[in-house]
Amino acid sequence: MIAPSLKKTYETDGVVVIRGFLPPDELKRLTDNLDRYIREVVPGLPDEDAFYQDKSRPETLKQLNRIQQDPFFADYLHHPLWTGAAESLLGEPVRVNGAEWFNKPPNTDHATPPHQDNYYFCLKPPQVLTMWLALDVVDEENGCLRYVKGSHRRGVRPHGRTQTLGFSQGIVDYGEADRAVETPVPAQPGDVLIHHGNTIHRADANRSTARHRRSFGMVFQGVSCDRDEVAFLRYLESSKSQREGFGMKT
Ligand SMILES: O=C(O)CCC(=O)C(=O)O
Repeated sequence: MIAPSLKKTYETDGVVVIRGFLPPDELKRLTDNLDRYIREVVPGLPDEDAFYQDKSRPETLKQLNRIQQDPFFADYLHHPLWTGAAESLLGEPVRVNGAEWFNKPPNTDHATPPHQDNYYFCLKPPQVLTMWLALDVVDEENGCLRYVKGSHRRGVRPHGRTQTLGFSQGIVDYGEADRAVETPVPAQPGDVLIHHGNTIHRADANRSTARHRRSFGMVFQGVSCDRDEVAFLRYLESSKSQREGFGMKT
């Protein structure tokens, strides 16, 4: 399902890109349903499932969590193209954790702090990956993802509270040495970026004046993973108190 060279890249770098992962008809089916969800479902969602830069301006919608509450997406979680790629890279059967949508709307100052996803998920062993599908043309101007390749082989760095809604935890000692070795990854709609749960990544704010930077993501974990429930509860508490700090109902 996945070429051995891509699997090797994933193992070495902790990130791999599959260009044109979704063919145009599949991409259209996905974006049509995301548009429908945003139009018809999002206005009635509780605060924790739809984050805005400014809730009084719907065009600043920047993150959707738990999209699988919609029947189309509940079904989409098991799409064989996605699960096949995840199983092939993890080398074992997988469970899917859920689906999310991210945007950096133009004219918003919303950077993604440097982090490792498994600091949030708390899975042992860290047999977990995120598949992040570009829905727009994504480049350095509108805030493409930036990776520290190979960082998944060097353990989990200390994280602390951030001021970024949706990304409550960031690496506290991320510095110049890290920035110097970042790899920005531009993408076209339909390309997927797949990163290991311990791979450090971040993104700048969208500096363009008119272009959105939308993506659709799914997280897959190998069946061999167990969650560290104590660490996970700590993370949930921290993220809840962050939302309360933003004045959101939780
Ligand atoms: O879209 C973004 O800026 C961040 C996404 C991300 O960090 C992730 O999917 O792990």
